[in-house]
Amino acid sequence: GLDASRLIKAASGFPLPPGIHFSYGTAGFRADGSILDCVVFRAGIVAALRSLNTGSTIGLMITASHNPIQDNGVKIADPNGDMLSQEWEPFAESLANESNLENVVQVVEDFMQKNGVFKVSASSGKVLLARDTRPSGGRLLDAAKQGVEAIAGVSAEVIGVLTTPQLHWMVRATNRGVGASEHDYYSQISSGFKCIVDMIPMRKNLASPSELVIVDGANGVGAMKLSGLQAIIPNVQLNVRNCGSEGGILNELVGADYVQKERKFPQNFGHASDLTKMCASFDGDADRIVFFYSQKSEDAEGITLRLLDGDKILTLLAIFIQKHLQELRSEVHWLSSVNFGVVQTAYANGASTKFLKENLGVEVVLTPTGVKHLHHKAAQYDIGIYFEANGHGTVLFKEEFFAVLTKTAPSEFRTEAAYKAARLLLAISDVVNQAIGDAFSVLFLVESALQYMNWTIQDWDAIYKDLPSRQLKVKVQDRAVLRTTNSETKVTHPQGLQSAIDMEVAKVTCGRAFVRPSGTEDVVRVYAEAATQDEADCLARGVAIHVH
Ligand code: NG1
Ligand code: ZN
Repeated sequence: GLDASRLIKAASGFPLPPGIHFSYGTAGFRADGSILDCVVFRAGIVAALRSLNTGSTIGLMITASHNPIQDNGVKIADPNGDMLSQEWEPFAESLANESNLENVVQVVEDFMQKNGVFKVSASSGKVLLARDTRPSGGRLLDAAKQGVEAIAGVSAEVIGVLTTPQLHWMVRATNRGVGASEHDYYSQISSGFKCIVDMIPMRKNLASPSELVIVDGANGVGAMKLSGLQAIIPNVQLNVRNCGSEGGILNELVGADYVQKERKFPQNFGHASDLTKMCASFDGDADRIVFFYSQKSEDAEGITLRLLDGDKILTLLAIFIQKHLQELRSEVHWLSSVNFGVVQTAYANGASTKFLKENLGVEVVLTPTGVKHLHHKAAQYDIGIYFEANGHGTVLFKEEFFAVLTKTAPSEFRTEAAYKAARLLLAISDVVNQAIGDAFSVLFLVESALQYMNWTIQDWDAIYKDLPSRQLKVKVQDRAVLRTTNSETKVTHPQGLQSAIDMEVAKVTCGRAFVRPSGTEDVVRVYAEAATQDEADCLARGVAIHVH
């Protein structure tokens, strides 16, 4: 059972700040770093109980991703490295908001009883803890550690500074019983990458030793950790900017969220000397990435940004993977039923969805925003790819299919091409992070796909033309009033809002618009798409007025 006095003693060191309700949003709890000690301590308790309940190692990450540097947050990683089971979210939330210490014990005991936490559990548990580079991170990591240790039988292993996907990868690797160190992580990505590059049919310029990618590190942990890979990856030359040195501030005028939402160059980019070169931008904890390049234009600055967002990444990977999968399906009869699907959200550019369905003939599914939703849908396919437009996504291989690929002897593949396709898919599974979206994995997977197909970033950009779109944030009194359905594409509350949106949509050509409350910021998000940029802007503004 629970050691109540141990829990109360530990919890009394972390009083709940009065007058604030903490909600478990799109990606855990987030707020100003100065008020999070109690919430993070209690998330430590949740992680510890989850470990006892599953009999596996659990992860706890201190980060607020793309939010400003003074914010922080906490997310929990489940045994497979994906996000904490949604069934536990209400418990995590009520625990985080309980103001009476005696009741804290009661909430924990009730939940344990209801879920038989100790019935199915091992007698001891373990939680891996890490943080990004935010100044409040060290203090909050310690609060989380004390939360974990407040539960008897559970140990806390503090790993220190990591990217979010590195921690998730380690949790997954630990539970699979394979090497789970930071070095193991780097070598898995690099060996997968080497394998793909070695199989390239015809190398374009054997003379040029490597491709150059310029990376915006968002002044965060991604810039710092990328050096671990840089040292062991062949054929790619990285030029990392916005490393957090030289006074750059985390996520301020830099990073994937800024580039994707504002459509602007991050600081230290957009120079004439970078014209046409492949650039990539990480977010603050390196679980997201978008690509871009600069192009000559007629306007005042003379250089415009060409963005390749999560939808373009998804489409590139779908093309690359489908090519090899088709090879396998047609040559190996017992693989003919292997299924492949992609998952997007309502934020996906309409042109990408159309291309995936009509040109590639791939099955496309929509889910609500948040990786936890996309991930579970994608996991239902033998190979599933999911991406949010903002650049968060990955590729998942179903365990059974993966086992077939690894265990089939070379002679059982009728043709050399089929055997090669199987090896390529396995190499892809090494480069991707199957726990969660990972800027490093996606950077090298995209790079290997481009090298393999002998494409430039411009060739890739030309696959389809994005429909003009616009995103706005609207501050409202209480964003919880707003409720949506159909993967957030329609509003159900307040009444009348959906018909007002429909009226705005009807005013423009090829219009599409939706609104939803953000799960990470105190705003309502508005998305609009139309045939021209002016119409998309106009539609977004029109819809925003109805939200106020
Ligand atoms: P919210 O704030 O719920 O829209 C944002 C992103 C999500 C996801 C989370 C987690 C958009 C429109 N939303 O969620 O896709 O990445 O942050 O970081 O980009
Ligand atoms: Zn992030």
